[in-house]
Amino acid sequence: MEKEFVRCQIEEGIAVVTIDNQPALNALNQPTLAQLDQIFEALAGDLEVKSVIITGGGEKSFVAGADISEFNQVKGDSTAAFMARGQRIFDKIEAFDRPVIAAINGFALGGGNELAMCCDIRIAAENAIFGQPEVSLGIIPGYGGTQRLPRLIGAGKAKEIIFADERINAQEALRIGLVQKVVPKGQAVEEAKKLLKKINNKGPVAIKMAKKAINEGLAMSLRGGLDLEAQCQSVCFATEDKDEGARAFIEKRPANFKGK
Ligand code: CO8
Repeated sequence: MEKEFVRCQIEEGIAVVTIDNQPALNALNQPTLAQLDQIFEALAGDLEVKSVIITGGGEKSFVAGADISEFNQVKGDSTAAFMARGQRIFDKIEAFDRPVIAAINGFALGGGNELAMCCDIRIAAENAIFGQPEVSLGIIPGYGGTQRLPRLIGAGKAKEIIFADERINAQEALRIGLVQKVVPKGQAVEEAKKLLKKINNKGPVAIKMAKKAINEGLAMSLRGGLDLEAQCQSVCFATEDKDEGARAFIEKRPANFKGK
């Protein structure tokens, strides 16, 4: 799938979605957001796709935020609609029923960091720079940054980054748990593929249920989350894959999961 600002290539069950608006460091303008939405809509219906990588075009930037040149069009009542649209697309990516990895190949600022935080796992190239610069523009993060960042790294560190427009490098992002791995420049997509090949061999229903239990459970009380875990486990125990997984273990061979 090729669109003006977003490309998608599917190989061996892994879809690589590339946001490619390099003259503006892959900033998210409204057409880019719409194209990202359409691509995720199409991927949701493509059951050959087992997992997704989101990355940025070029070597310099993942996504340098929302497109600041559009901000003057956003006034009064249109602010809520503008934000709701972006939040809905990011929610859709977060809830995508298969694993999504952000391969962060450079700047992940504002909406870029917010997009990365919607993904299940973040792998950063060593030249990546993270931040939420919105207060320097007189606004606050609007695509989930005030909510997802403190949930990932704690409120104090999130406030330091947001209030002071503190930019952090890949090693610091790793230290505070914002990313899970740092790799040499240019290697983030390959590293993400390596991890996904491992994940794609596991039981697909189990992966889907684990993602649901973790994501939805984080917004619940511990008791509510444990109840959800039990429901998700019941779904797994009703699959043929669960029988195959146990049989393969006993027969000392790799499991051949069917996703049902
Ligand atoms: N929007 C639009 N254009 C951008 C953006 C952006 N976010 N970032 C970079 N560009 C453009 C620059 O304007 C420049 O264009 P041109 O060549 O035409 O002058 C080109 O990309 C290259 O940028 P620089 O020359 O600035 O490159 P540098 O290497 O010197 O600097 C930086 C790179 C540090 C990334 C710098 O470009 C920068 O600070 N960019 C802005 C980062 C930022 O503030 N991002 C947050 C935006 S706000 C946001 O994401 C809020 C989301 C919620 C919105 C909800 C609204 C209701």
